[in-house]
Amino acid sequence: MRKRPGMYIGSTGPRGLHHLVYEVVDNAVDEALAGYCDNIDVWINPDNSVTVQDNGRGIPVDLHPKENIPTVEVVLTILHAGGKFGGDGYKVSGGLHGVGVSCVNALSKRTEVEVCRDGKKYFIAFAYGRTVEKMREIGTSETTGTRVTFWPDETIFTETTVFDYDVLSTRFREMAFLNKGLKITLHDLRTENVEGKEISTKEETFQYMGGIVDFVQWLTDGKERLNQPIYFEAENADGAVEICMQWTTSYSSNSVLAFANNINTHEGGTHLDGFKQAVTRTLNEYARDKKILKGKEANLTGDDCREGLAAIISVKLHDPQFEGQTKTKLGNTEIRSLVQNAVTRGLSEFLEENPNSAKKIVGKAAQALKAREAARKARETARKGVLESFSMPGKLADCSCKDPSLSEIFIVEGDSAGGSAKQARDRKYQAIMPLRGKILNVERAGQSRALSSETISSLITAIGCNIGEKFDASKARYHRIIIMTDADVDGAHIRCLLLTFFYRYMPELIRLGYVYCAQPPLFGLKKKNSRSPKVEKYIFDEKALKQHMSELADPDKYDVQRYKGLGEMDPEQLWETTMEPKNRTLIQVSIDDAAMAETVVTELMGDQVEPRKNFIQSHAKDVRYLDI
Ligand code: 28G
Repeated sequence: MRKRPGMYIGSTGPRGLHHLVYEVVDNAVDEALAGYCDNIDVWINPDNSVTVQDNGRGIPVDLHPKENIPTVEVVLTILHAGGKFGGDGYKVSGGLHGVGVSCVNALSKRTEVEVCRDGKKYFIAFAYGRTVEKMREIGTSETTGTRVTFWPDETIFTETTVFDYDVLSTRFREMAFLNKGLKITLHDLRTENVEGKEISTKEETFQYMGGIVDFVQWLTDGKERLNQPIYFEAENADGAVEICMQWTTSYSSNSVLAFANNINTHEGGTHLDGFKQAVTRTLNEYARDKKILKGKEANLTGDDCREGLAAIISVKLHDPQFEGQTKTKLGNTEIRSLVQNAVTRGLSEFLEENPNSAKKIVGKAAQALKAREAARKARETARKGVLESFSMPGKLADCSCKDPSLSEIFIVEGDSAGGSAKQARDRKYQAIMPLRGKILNVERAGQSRALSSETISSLITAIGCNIGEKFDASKARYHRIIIMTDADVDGAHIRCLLLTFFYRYMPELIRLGYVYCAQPPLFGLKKKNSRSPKVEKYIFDEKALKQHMSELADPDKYDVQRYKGLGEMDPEQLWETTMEPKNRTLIQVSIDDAAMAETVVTELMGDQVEPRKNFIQSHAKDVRYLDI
């Protein structure tokens, strides 16, 4: 495991690092699923170790019959000792990478385990996966449970060993939603020094008595809802399924989340396919039956039916098969019909019993269909359909390379910066797409209006992978899509709108890691009175400027130029600082960044006033961080 860690935890980057925590917490959740635990605490310690504690039965400490050492030592030191297919109920662990705590142990410089069982407290410790302190009794205990602390090995996790609070809290919130009643508390014991003041520790508790119904309500928070959450479940020998769905007036359709054994199946799979087919079929049948769709009128498409839909599909399987590029696509074929039948029955029952909601839901889909047809007609009457067109938009300065994995596109705000970028670029592999002014806020526009925006349709054409049901990531013409905006408030706004666009229409590209933000410098330092115009140093933010000036022997000998926009840099400077691969810093956009941008856009620019008010009130205190 230490030789090929990537094989076991996917990567040794931040994702792999956080995976260690999930691996340990998954074991505690399994103890909860087995019915013996309802409370889990997680601490991020000041020294970047993590402690997880549950109130389950405690890992057995008796001598393991085969190995002749305590069972707890077996669980921590032998691969797959967890019993992946226990046959007893569904398990979270053994899911995504499914290697168990022995892998966490192998990749940590130290691991300590405390077990409370049978009135006693036991302790055992490991280093780099090997037992360094044999199990011993260290006291008595009135409760039962397991407590694990591990210190990630920085020679394995060379990129970083610093845990991200938001990444962990997102996962634990999801876990708590998916396991009704389970209480998970995340404590961050690290302190942060902000301008001389110690910012105290963070703590959040996640517990949802409504389970996935609460999850859906959380997803639709701040949006105008069309119906009460629809909830149903089903179970057979193949597995169990739980579904909740709610439509809103929003135009987004990426709030449909599918899970298998508590693992977010980002790439979808059989359970999601079954769900989509059943929703489309049921809404069409209802619309025909009630004469909302008549005679030879076209059927509602899947995209029409899912516009504004928020849904959770949670399946539990004894032996989940994970496939796909990131092993987050469910492959079990038997689960498709279980989901399909459950949705068909649950949804049609709801529509029959709630004619008012049904009217709104089907009306919304019919409206999406109309808008889509109108947009199509408009495109057909125009000389060339934009999206179907083979020719690239006129504004695009394309690169000559045709291999997407080597090609990049810079999306640049404004014609003047676009001009500099065009001169600066390496045309072999760098394409430039200038945008004029602000892009449309797709949050407030329907798909047809979004597509009739020239900026947006040009972007879709240039990127090449289409959207909605025709979306195909393998058709992306560039594997680096780089948002390059000014380092000011307007630039941040445009970046927010672009991220919202990608999140809404091409979330898969973000997940594949194709979307980036460029980092243009904010300051340039030049020697005073020097005849050469050469910038000696580029600096990217105010804090770094302060730091740098304080370290200079003679700061008065320098002039600081503040760049107000990309347009102020000459092409050579733009190339050197922001576009040239060997110097530049690109920030890879994660789906969480994009979701955050979407939330901000929803709350600040959607059509409901209340969330906007709440957002401003709750952020007023740290308003200097509010960069929109
Ligand atoms: C706090 C950090 C993460 C855990 C348990 C409880 C049992 C257990 C864990 O057993 C070995 C193999 C199959 C039975 C099971 C306790 C049965 C009876 C357990 C955790 C023995 C593993 N009593 N709690 N493992 N099995 N919590 N939390 O890891 O045969 S792991």
